[in-house]
This record gives sequence, structure tokens and C-alpha cells, in this order.
Amino acid sequence: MLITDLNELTNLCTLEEKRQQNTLSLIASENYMPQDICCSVNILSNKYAEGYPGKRYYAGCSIIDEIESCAIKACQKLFQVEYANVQLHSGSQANQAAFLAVLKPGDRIMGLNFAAGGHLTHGHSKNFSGIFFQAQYYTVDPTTEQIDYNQLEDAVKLHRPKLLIAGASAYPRSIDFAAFAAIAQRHNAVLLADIAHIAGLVATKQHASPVEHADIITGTTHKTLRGPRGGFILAKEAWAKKIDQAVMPGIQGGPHMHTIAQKAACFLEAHTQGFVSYQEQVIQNARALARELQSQGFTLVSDGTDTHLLIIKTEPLGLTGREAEERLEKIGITASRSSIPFDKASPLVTSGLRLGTAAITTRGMQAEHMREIAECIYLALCQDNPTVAKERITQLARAFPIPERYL
Ligand code: DSN
Repeated sequence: MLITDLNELTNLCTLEEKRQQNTLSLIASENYMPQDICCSVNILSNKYAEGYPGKRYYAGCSIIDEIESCAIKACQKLFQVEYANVQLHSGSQANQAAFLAVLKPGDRIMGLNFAAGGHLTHGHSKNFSGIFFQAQYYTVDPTTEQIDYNQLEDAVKLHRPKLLIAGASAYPRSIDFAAFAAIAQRHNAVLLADIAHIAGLVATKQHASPVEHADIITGTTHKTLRGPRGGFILAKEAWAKKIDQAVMPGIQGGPHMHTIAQKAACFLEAHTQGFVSYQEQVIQNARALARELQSQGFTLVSDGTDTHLLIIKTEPLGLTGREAEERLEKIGITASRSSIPFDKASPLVTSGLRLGTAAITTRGMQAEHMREIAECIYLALCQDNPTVAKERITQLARAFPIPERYL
């Protein structure tokens, strides 16, 4: 359908808002940003501000400078880190800039295998990271489906990467950044920690921080951190100049100042006790959902979770990840198909379904509501009974509307 008029566009946005209100997002990388943060700063989108506070290539940036400085300081304080760059448009661009700061084209990198939960930007053959760099992988132990740090060291010793990446998009367990750092140091690799998914958990100490261990840390603000769609880079001061240059002029031009203002609000909110309680609840809900699903007979990758996400194996149900995703969408749950360790199915099909609790926890759900969700997932995936499940999910969505303000 070709949109020819602004009203039609507005209608589509209203329809999307209704869709979000009437369904539950269990997509592990999604969340609901506070509406009072997102509406007030659109005026900043009018301003060009290439450069950094106090060093811009445009006039009229004095207020913009204060806003970006506020975001930088709040981010540094939140993560207790010496340097922060808040201009990254996304987590992928944060990784691009980190690579540019550390590597030359053709250098070797090593990240977690894609099927085991690694991200596209950690060396996938169709991504810049696998096109411009020589990518090697480590994987998880086939029995525990968790990273085995002896096997990781063997892989690093064998392939000698210049950059070792610790982080994932679909790995339900904690990451031992200290162990990664020890291995990187022993084998002269630079350590990049990608905390895109777990940034909110790290900020509130629900997951150990990589700040003491990693050379460079990349992350996103829109997942567990519950802010605007965007990225950031943290590092020790020694990396500051190289990273600033890698971001601008390396890969980006004008920063999105409206998003940077939203990031500032997000970092400030993340300092509050209310946000800490929210993150504690995200983890409690993920554990409760894992337990309820297991009691319904589902098999989970690595047998559980330490974080905000978990992955159901769909092969034992006679379904692909894609079919499971479609069945859940029919009952009003959005979730994402996910490869599982050593998956034989293609990434478009997969043998797993990734679920996360960051968004439903923002809606106010508690551990006791995870049973209702698990039962509806059981009805949809094991009994192919969408009608009852959809009614129950609709009621739950109505009982827990997306809030406008949180704290
Ligand atoms: N697409 C994001 C996710 O779903 O994990 C990562 O970039």
C-alpha cells in the first residue's frame, strides 16, 4: 500500500500503538521507553552538531553541548567508567566503531558462534565484521550449552585473534568477563565486551560488570536499559581519542541529538532505586517463566537462565522456531525465533524460540503472572489451541497496559 497522505501515516502509527497495547512483547531485545521522555525532545532533531561538546563543526551548539555532556556524565557515573561516547546510532554501529578503533582490515577477530547466541556483528560472513575482518569463533560446550572457559582458551590459542568479543544476543547465562580478560591478556588480544542485551542488568549490578576487565564495552540503550533506540561505547580514558575519531568522522556524521537527550534521561533514570527494583523483577520473572515452562515440559537451552532471556527448544515439539513464533503471534505474543547451539536449521527457520521479560516487567507483571503466560504458550505450541490462549493473553494485556511514566 502506497501512503500518500500524512493522516494515513498517523493512522498507521495509531494502529501500531494499539497492536503494542493489545499484545505482549516477549522479544528479548524489546522494551517500552517512557513516553514522557520520548515526546519532549523532538525539537533537537533540527540541530546539526557534528563533533563533540566544545569541539563542534557547527554554530549554535552551546545548549546541545550541555545536553550531550549531561548524557556522557550520567553514563560514566552509571557504569563507573572513565570514558563514554553516547553518539552511536545503534549497537551495530557501536561495534563498527570499536572495530575501527582497534583493528585494520584483514585483522582476526573471535566472537561467539552465531548459532550459540553470538551477534551478526561478531563476525557473521554477511556482516561488515565477517567481510572486512577474518572471523573465527568459539562456541558453547555441547553438554552444558554454556561457555567453557578452557575450551575458549584453546580456541583463542589456536586462532590468536587480535580482538576477542565477549557478549551475545541469545545466550541465557551470565558471562564471566574476568575469565575472558585473563584469556585475552595471556594471548595478547584486545577484549571487547558487548553488553547490548544486559546493559540494564549491568547498570544495576544484576550482572557482573565488564568495566574492570574489558578494554572496550559496547551497548544499547533500548533493550534492558529501557531508553531510546541507540548505542554507546565505554572504555578506559586511554582509548578515548581513538574511539571518538572512529565514531566521527570514522563511521557517523551528525549525532542524533534528540536521541542523545533521551539517552541522558534513560541514564539518569537508571540511577534510581525504582530502576534497580525493575531489573531485579526482570530477572525474577525470567527465572519464574523458565520454571513454569519447564514444568509444562518444555526444554530450555542450557536448562535455564541467569538473565532476562531464555530459549525454548522447538524440535521436541515437532515445530521449527519459525512455526513456534507464528503460533505465538496468533495468540497475541510476539517472540523471536532463535538458533540453538549446533542448530542444523537455517537462521531463517531455526530450532528455537527466544523469550525475554524486560518488556512485560515494564508493564508491571510479576513472577505470579508467568504461569499464565507459560500456560498460554503451552496451549499454542503443544495443543494448537489458539482461541482460548488468545483470550487469556488479551485479558493480561488489558490488565497491564503499557505505562506512560514509570518512576
Ligand atoms: N536484533 C537484536 C536482538 O534481537 O537481539 C540484536 O541486534
